[in-house]
Amino acid sequence: MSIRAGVLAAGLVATLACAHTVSAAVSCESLSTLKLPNTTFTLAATVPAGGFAAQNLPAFCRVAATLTPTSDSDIKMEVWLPLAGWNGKLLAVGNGGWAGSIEHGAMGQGLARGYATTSTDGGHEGEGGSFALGHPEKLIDYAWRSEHEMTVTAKALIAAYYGNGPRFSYFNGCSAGGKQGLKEAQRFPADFDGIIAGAPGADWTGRATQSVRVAQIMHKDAASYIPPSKYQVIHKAVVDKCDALDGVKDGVLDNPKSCSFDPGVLVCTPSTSLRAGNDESACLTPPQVASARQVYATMTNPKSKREIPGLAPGSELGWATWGGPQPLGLGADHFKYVVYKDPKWDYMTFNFDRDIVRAEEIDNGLINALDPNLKPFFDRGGKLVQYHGWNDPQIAPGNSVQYYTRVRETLGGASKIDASYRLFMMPGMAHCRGGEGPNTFDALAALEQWVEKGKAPDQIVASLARDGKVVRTRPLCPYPQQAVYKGSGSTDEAANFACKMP
Ligand SMILES: [Ca+2]
Repeated sequence: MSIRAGVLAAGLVATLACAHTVSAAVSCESLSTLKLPNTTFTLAATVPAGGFAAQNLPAFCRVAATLTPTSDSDIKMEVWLPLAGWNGKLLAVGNGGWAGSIEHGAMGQGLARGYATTSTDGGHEGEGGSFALGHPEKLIDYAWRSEHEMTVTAKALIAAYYGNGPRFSYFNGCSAGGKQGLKEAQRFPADFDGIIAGAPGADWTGRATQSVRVAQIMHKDAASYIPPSKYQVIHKAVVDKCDALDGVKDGVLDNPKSCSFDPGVLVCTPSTSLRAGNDESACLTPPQVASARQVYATMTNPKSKREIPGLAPGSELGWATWGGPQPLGLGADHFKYVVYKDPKWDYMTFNFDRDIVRAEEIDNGLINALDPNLKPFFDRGGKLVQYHGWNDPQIAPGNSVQYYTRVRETLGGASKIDASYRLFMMPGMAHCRGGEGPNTFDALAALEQWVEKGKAPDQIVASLARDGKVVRTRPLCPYPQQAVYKGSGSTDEAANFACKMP
């Protein structure tokens, strides 16, 4: 480091130290008198250290408000402002599913790291999609408006409380929250400097359609249903066939797209049944083979010709989401309350070709977050980190690959987006967390390095723990790169892998 750079760095440290000791410009309680459009404050009170629920949090100023951008709106939101040690930044956290509650847990995690944090309930209380029936404005609040209104309000509260606005603003969400992040990047490119979009349900209608389609196939008759006891049988066959294709036999498929697995290899024959002592628990009947093929099947919208991905090989242990005793509630609710507006709608009447077109036309880009033009966000310097588990059994991982690829093509190739957008496909991870592959990683730290220091995430190290002990680390690589084993050393240590094109 040159002397000049050293002096600059020292200056930066001094500035940051100042930010860390910043104290409130006004009292917490006085924030409730702030005048903001369509905003009613319901709480502004200091919470002492350790004083919130079961979370061991530092002291903070808790502000709650109800936002009413329309007469039918009822958006509940909170902002938590650290009393001491504010890092000068805003962290907004996203919701899951149909939202319906403020995410206090995720807010607490951010607060503990020094952020001012915010979350909304998406404009309605309670799980499920029934809120949308007869309330088109509430559906808009859920689709995108609550997040934007929340962000504007949170920034105003931060500026009022500390006397200056956040230096940087971040968004972190997974599933519906990942979709919220993409929606923000697409619609409100100035809201955030950095966005983490995990396993985004960006093709909301496609996911709903696939889940209902698979449920209908599984429940056609008793013979079509794959009992969950056979998920392990199918999964083992997939892993046996494809685990080693990535060069490391570790029980995880690094690139499921390279795995051409046909469930037909598991069909019960006299010899397989005999081998297992006339036991059919280790094989699939022909109707079960047919059903299994449909879980993997990528469908095509007959009108737009856009592909609607199926689940990837490796996802089998989680098949109860689409293929269990009940259809996925998130999917069925979309057809009940948004598409057909009939709580009695029966998923057995579903017709793929008709209903995928109908669902997309009715949505018309409202909930779906598929607009590939992220140029305004990128031009402002915005950075987007997206991740998705290859074994996700709820939102097919192909959705993330498809969206990333469309953005790349729309903006003119990888060289146009590499400085702004990276997708990390995660081998073996299930929906947002968990699974057999390394699934714990600090995406926020990587994003901050990118936004604040200009250091792009060429890899992010993830870990896998069993019984609370880390048993494996592995780099996550920007798609389409993969973590390739260098050929020596433990395959459970990230340092022995490099991100490369497969
Ligand atoms: Ca492997």
